[in-house]
Amino acid sequence: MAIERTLSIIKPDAVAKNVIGQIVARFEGAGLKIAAAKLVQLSRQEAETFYGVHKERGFFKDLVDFMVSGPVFVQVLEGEGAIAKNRDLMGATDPKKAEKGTIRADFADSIDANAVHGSDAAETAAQEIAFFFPGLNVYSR
Ligand code: RTP
Ligand code: MG
Repeated sequence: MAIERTLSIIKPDAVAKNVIGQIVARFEGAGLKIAAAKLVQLSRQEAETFYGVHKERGFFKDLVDFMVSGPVFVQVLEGEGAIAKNRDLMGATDPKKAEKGTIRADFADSIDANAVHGSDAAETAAQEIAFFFPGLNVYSR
């Protein structure tokens, strides 16, 4: 399988719980490498743009309110099949439905406060990485 890059966000609920390190350890334990990382407070406009694909959905305002409720930890993760691997580690969107041992099963409280975001395809990964890390040069290590 090819080496890929994906965008991960540790959302405000997990940052507030002080479990950034525990979540990053899941990624590292699965063989993903951190290619870029930063802690940022999103503006409303940034959150609305990032989740723009959902702007017609009923949950959009709640989603944006939540994403600006505190800082988020944004990472580019790199590795074999990184996009699917990250989604597997995250678990289902609704933590009640997430498989045991996944990040959302272990750290998320609700479908809104669900601990992590991960890119869902190669095209969105490229867009999301460019959104948070424009001009990023990632070097193999
Ligand atoms: P994400 O984009 O954050 O990685 O989550 P996802 O792919 O698993 O889920 P997606 O369908 O892209 O939805 C984005 C976020 O919107 C919230 N959501 N709420 N109340 C609802 O029915 C509902 N559905 C989605 C979740 O916080 C989800 O992570
Ligand atoms: Mg999504």
